[in-house]
Amino acid sequence: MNEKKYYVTTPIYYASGTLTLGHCYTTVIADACARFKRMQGYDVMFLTGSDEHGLKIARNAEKENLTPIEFTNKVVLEFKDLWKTLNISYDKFIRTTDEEHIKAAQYAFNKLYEKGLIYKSSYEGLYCVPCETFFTESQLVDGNCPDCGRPVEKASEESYFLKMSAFTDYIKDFYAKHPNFLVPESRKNEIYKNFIENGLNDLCVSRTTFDWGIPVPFDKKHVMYVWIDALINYISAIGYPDTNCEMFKKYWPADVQFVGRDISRFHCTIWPVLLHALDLPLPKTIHSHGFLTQKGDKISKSKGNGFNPKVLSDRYTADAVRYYLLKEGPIYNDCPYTTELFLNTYNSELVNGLGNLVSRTTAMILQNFNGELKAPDVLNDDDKELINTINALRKKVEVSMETCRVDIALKDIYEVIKACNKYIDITTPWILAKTDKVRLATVLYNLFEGIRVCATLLQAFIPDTANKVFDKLGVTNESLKSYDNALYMDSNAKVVVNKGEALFNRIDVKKEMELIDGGLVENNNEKQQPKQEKEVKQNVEVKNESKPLISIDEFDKAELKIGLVLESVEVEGSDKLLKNTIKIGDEVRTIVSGIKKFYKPGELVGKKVLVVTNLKPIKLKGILSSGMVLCAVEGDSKLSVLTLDKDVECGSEVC
Ligand code: ME8
Repeated sequence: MNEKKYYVTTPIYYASGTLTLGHCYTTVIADACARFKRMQGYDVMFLTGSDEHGLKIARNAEKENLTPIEFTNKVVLEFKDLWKTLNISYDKFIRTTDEEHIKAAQYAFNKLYEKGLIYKSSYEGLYCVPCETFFTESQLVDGNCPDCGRPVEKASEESYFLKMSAFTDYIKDFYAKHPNFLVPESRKNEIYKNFIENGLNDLCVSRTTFDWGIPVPFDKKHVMYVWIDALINYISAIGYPDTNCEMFKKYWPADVQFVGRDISRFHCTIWPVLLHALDLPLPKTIHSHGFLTQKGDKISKSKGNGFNPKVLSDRYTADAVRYYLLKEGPIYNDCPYTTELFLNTYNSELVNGLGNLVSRTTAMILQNFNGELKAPDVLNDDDKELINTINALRKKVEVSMETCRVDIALKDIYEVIKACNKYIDITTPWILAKTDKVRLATVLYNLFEGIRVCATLLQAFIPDTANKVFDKLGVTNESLKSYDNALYMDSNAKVVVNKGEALFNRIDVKKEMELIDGGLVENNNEKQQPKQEKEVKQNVEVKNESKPLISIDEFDKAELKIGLVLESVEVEGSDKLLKNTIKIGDEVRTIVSGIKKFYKPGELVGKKVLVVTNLKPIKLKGILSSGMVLCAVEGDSKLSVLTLDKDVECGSEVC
């Protein structure tokens, strides 16, 4: 077996309507990992696809006067179009309506039945149609679906059940032996506590009240529960049930399966049981990422904030979207998205950071040496420092990518871009152009190499941009773009750079925000944006004058909750701020507070504090802060973080 194989999957997306920017996160992160592994010489299989059965899809089709398959055919074209726009390099797109998939799902269902693991009984429960999930009364939140908040329907019918309960010991043992199966640790603990610790429940795996699904092979009145149908895609795509075929033997078990946190429990309870029951090994890791949110809510069509991501990619390029999602988006926690955050990142990092570095360097090589890169002369300490920074990059990125931390990898690359820009400020090449051409040639050579190494690694994240950078650098030799050569080389003299067009054009953030938030982006309710990054005097400013009276409704707009401080650390370069990691119910947030004068890092850890949770997020010293910790203040000299005199569950409302 090829040791250098990498099988990575996204979930298959519900073909019930248009995808949102939130959906794109899962696909873009999987794409970056797939591209990176290909660069490292792995034989990669990157799978995505569409989940096309179930009542919701049948109902949506009906609304459009289409048959379900006509409806999903249309939606799938939109999916593929979006993935093309975003440069998603999937190797296979599976549809659960593919004949091969249907056969595989039926084979698996039958096998479980023959093994005595599926039995007939009757089911009475509460069913959420959009989520295709049954819930018990106690799982509901205010009588509604705990996942999407919508009403549930009573459903009672003859059904087949999968004996999940028989696998409780197996799954407990598996989790104990495979501590890294589900990443991150916090999600694993949550899933284990809520769904595994007290034993698995048998699962209803067939329906009779609608027929848009895969028929149960031995009882055609029933269709398979969509989650069983859907999960099988990961193996049917590579040839299951023919476990001896080349694809299956090569790629299974999957190396990384990306899922959003809402569907982790399906992938971490039902999926392992299914595989084990089918005598197959389990995937190596499941990465469960957080949500991209707006105003604290998951970006989603049903919440009315799921605008079409193509608006952003058409206007600012696919790479701008990819860069933002990968660097600033979820990995494990939820991350707020606003147009302003997106546009500011675009201007500061892509236009000013990378774009400027490349255009300044190539322009100086063109002006001073007719575009030809000259060999470096003697290296001084500044040069050596830059070269060390460049040479350390590949290893850093490799380490981050081993655990799919695309965000850290991009931060590391951006640090080298910053180091190159700083090197320009220190070495002042515009003065050298008048005084010392030999030294100038060395400086420009080093910059060229810094850019080339960054561009090589950026191929995994923003591939179009990386190619444009290579064009501008005049790098045509494929080996100079290879992972192996993502290190400083001293043999590239004579390469001829090109002027080319600017990589990214600076934008007027205010004007663009007006355009985007003013309606160019459908359903984007984010009309008023948070203030620009600034140092806030949070909690230390005492206002003497009384504020005007407000009504209870106005006060009610503030959402206050109890948070548990998990971590409280210094913010680099600030003498006022502490960066707190706070757990609020199921969610973990970063909140930056101006309390460093009054609290040592770590001092608040373990304390339950009062948090304003619906403040618009703002960036403080480059850190996105989502909320505010409430404090009592006495002049400039005393500040006390408000805590509780009785223990109350974190996440509880404050009213
Ligand atoms: O769940 N932020 O499909 P789906 C981050 N068909 N991720 C988000 C998101 C957001 N705002 N909104 C959605 C399904 N996602 C099933 C999967 S797999 C066998 C079956 C993520 O189209 C979501 O968490 O509702 C999930 O991982 C993926 O998009 C597909 O969601």
